[in-house]
Amino acid sequence: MHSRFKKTLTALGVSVAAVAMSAAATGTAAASESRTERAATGLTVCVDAYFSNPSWNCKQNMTNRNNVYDVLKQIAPSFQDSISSVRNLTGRDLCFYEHNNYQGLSFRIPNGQEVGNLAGTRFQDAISSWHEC
Ligand SMILES: [Ca+2]
Repeated sequence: MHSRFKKTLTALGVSVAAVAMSAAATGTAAASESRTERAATGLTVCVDAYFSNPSWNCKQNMTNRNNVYDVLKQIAPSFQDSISSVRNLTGRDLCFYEHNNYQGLSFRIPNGQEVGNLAGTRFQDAISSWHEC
């Protein structure tokens, strides 16, 4: 991770975790299953932390939503100012903004990483747009 970016994330209180671990670092059956599950590409956003209750709480593995200028119009009204967890498996780094049309403060989630819980950061229940960055 770029050092300047890491400093920015720390200042904003956002903790970004790697989604997948290398085969050399894991090796158990459980880890293999988890790695397989997370191999799906796309962006997942959820209105609760830690991707809980995905069937009604999340928009999962979206492959055509890398650039969203208005969450209310392009995802769903209930996701506007409500997102609490984000997983980026799009193949691109994504930058998330507090306002529509890529305005206000932002933070980056590199491809292959996630934020399980935005609580305690200023982006909790605040994200309104994002794009490739
Ligand atoms: Ca907002």
